[in-house]
Amino acid sequence: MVKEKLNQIRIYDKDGFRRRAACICVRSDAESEVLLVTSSRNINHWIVPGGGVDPGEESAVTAVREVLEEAGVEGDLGRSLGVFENREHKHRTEVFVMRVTKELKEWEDSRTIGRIRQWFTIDDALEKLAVHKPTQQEYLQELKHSKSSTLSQPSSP
Ligand code: U71
Ligand code: MG
Repeated sequence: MVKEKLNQIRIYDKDGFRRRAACICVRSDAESEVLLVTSSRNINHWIVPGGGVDPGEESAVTAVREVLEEAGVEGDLGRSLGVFENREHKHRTEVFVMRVTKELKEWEDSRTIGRIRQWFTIDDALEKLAVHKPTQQEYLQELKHSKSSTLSQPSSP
């Protein structure tokens, strides 16, 4: 099944990179499991849910909207992991962490294109993304890095 994108308006940054936003959805505060969804083009490929920023939209709003459309989840939006560049496809994606609180049984992309979601350990997710989305592996590397640096900070008095 192919995703219909005829009416979609793409937004570009000053360098001509298409603007995207995505969420690393985590299952608990431990951030040890993350949610991936199947590709819109190939059900055997796994990706991080995300998509293009709409005109006038804040990237955090895009991220929340896209994970609801693509993965059927809602939750508490946390920190930004930064903006990640895909030079080959010329887009830049701001990636947020979302702690999932609700998993819908059915959602837009499950109904329209049969998209599937699944929880993975970070190491398993890294392995899945290595096949077709190596740039998305960087999101998970930063998740691990930013978590360990948060934990190593001294607690306030
Ligand atoms: C596809 C393109 C595409 C992108 C699309 C990618 O939302 P989506 O799942 O249809 O994501 O397909 P994917 O990741 O599911 O396999 O990649 P592909 O390699 O299959 O052509 O991404 P990329 O190639 O630019 O990285 O972008 P466009 O430019 O073809 O629309 O859609 P995206 O960026 O997520 O946008 P949205 O808003 O439709 O979710
Ligand atoms: Mg998308």
